[in-house]
Amino acid sequence: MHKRILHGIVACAIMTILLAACTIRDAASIPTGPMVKMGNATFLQDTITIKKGAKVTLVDTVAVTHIITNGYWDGSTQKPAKEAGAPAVNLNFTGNDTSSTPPFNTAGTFKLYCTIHGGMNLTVTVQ
Ligand SMILES: [Cu+2]
Repeated sequence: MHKRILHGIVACAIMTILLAACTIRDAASIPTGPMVKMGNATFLQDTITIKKGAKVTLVDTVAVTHIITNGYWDGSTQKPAKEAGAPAVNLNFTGNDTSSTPPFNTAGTFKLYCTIHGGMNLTVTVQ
């Protein structure tokens, strides 16, 4: 009789551990680092400050394509340019998706832009 109760307790404990393990894995799949959301033709914030070694996760919140790379819009002119120390960024978004830059391993100010949407600039400051 006691043995049966003990088995029940052990089974419950195992189930709890398995559930906890699943919960932890789900939480780990959600990016927790620096994040910038994108709308129809803009970054929803145009600057972000991160720590050296961090990646920037870009979240496309709408069903719109964005192509993000190194450089900036100067008025209506694209100025592709990769600063010294900048990671090479080349991210294609097809809508409602998420992707991260490589890590920014050098302190400084780095510019990213969307080649599709004029004026869609993001400045990344790395400390
Ligand atoms: Cu865009």
